Amino acid sequence: MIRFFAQKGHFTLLLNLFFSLMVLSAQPKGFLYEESKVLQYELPDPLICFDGLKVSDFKEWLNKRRPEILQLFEEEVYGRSPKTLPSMSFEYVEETKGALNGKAIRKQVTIYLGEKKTESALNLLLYAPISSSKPVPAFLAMNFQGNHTVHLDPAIHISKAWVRNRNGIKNNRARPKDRGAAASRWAINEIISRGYALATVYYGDADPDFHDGFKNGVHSLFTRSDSEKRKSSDWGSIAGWAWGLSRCMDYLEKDPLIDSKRIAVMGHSRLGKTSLWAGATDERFAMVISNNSGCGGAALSRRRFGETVKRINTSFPHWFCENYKKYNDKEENCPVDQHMLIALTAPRPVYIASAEEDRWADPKGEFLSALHAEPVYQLFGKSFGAKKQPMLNRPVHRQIGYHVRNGKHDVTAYDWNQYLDFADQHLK
Ligand code: GTR
Repeated sequence: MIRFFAQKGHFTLLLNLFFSLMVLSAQPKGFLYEESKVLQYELPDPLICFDGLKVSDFKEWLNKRRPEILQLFEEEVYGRSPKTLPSMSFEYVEETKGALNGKAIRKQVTIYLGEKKTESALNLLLYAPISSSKPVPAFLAMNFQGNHTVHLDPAIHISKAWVRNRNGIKNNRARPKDRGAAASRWAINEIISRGYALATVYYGDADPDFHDGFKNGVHSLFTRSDSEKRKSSDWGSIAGWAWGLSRCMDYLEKDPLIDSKRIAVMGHSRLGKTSLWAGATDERFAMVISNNSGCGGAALSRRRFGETVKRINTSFPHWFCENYKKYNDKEENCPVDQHMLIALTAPRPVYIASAEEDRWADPKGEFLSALHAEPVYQLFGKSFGAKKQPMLNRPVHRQIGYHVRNGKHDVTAYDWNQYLDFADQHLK
């Protein structure tokens, strides 16, 4: 036995087996992780309208079919966000020229939502390259633990909002000692040196990520009287976060440093689901990036690979609208699947990124969603450029971008390099 594995090639086999076991043991048990066990499924056709007719050109897509699909996602998946805006005001809290060792302008801006300043506020942190004489393209992305965690910069204000008790936090309050804790996920120096701005906001500013019956966060700005029941198609937290990103866009449209026609909305994991929904609901975003967004994001639900609709609705009952629970163990009854969400970005560039070990998020299902969104892009003469899932670390960058990199569920320098190359191609 030992001699068998000691032979050339067999050792690599053993090593691969060992790593596969490690990866499998890191995923929740009792879920599907074997491609051969995925049952046959049929995807709804994004190009067949409610009346049974097939979309024949991009005008029909934009005027007829796109609104139908958007409505289905609003009613059945994420929930409908309010169509009216609360009163809003912007306050410049701080602005410094020469941040990041002289390379950037840093701004911290509070976006107040509602009549009173105490109601709801989004605290936006912005870095823009100091060297640019004209407005620059930007990435807008929410962060998980507070703005102060994206960089060690001591001038970043510490969030006062509710944060999850993790990594030693006990009272749901952000701590100065966590400055830069998530810095590896934010290629800020690279972003700035390549001529882009980065705007980020803590997602809990828009809606704290726990189920409180939609009483706090941006939902509270629109709460009806207690006697009026919430509708099963009312917005959940993902829609709340996406709505928050649109309010950040409202601000960025007014910031002279930023070219608001060239903003990419980016997000990781639950915030990748959020960036896809933000891009679908707000066409001002010129590019959409989903990093390891998985179930309820880029991955096809009908594959039931890794995380399922039932599991996500059970672990996170507040993320989607109530109607989405109808599809627990009944994915095939849902009138949409996630390739149609990606199609809602068309013809704007969209990037879907997977990680090999992130089987919970179903990398293959994320790729297939992009592939099945392609017919909609083709109406605009745009393409994907991949027919089967590309090899590891071999990105495809056309109007739809895709890569699967080695490694786990995370945002890495490699991911950012792809987004920057993709942005150079489409936003410059
Ligand atoms: C997981 C969840 C995923 C993903 C992830 C995250 O627990 O099952 O859908 O959203 O959280 O956002 O970190």
